[in-house]
Amino acid sequence: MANTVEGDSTGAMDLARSLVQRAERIMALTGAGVSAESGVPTFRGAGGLWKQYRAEDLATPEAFARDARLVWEWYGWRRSLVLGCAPNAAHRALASASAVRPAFHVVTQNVDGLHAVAAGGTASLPLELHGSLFRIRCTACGRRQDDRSAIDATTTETLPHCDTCGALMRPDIVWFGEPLDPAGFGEAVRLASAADVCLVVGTSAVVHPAAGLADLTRRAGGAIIEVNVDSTPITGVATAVLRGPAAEIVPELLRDE
Ligand code: BJW
Ligand code: ZN
Repeated sequence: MANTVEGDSTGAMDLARSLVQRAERIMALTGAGVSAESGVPTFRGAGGLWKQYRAEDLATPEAFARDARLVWEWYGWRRSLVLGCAPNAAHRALASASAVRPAFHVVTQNVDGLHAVAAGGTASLPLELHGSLFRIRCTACGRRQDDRSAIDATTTETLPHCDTCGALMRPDIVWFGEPLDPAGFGEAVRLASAADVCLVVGTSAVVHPAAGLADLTRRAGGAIIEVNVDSTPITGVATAVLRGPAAEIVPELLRDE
């Protein structure tokens, strides 16, 4: 695109910084790449497979119906992995920007909770579109509860069961073919449509409907800034493209003069 400044050149960073400084409303949309430098594997990059499985093989209601034990074993592994990870400089920079700027919102596809850890006790918590690794939901009565315990996936009987009705619990995560929470996604649509800048960090932008949010900003006249180590379907429509690891680029982008 003629108006896209790409690369790690000073030009792209200068343009992106001036867009951020001039903007009143900013929505940051993040994906797995923002947590890569914390040690959380991305879905579609190196290390994205667990055993021989892809997320698409396990993160579906059909996979859970077929083999709940296997799906829970995957989530148990991810839970313990993430419990050993800490937010990185990108999470921290986004958390401070949203604490300081009233109209700076973080919307994440990630289920690892690292944005919330970085936000600490501040009121500006991220909007988690795809749920949480640390929340479970009853497959029968729908009761939700926070849960950070280790998963015993030895047999179906040892998996988490509902304290109220005894039925099997599942991760409170949005799987393929399932709708996102309408209130949460509606809020993300409002934020994207009203944003002067949509800052897209570390997502392959292939999973919908989240992948379509940045385009709402663009169609309403706002700018897209992409931060990614690689190109994505968003690259061609971004106003500025910053190539590099999120933990280096995001703090530089959001740093005060
Ligand atoms: C770095 C970096 C560094 C690396 N620094 N960058 C065709 C068209 C449109 C839609 C569909 C379609 N076919 C099917 C669909 C629907 C489907 C979908 O989009 N599928 C696509 C795969 C094609 N979507 C759904 O099913 C959604 N629901 C839905 O549509 O409901 C409709 C409905 C309505 C009413 C009733 C019923 C239904 C739900 C999607 C839920 C997605 N959930 C997952 C799995 C959760 C499991 C879990 O986490 O446990 O969420 S999928 C997985 O992908 C996860 C992620 O949040 C999501 C996005 O991935 P992300 O974050 O982009 O990660 P990666 O790995 O893909 O990319 C990492 C990026 O970081 C890369 O670009 C790297 O370059 C970069 N990077 N290191 C900066 N250091
Ligand atoms: Zn129940």
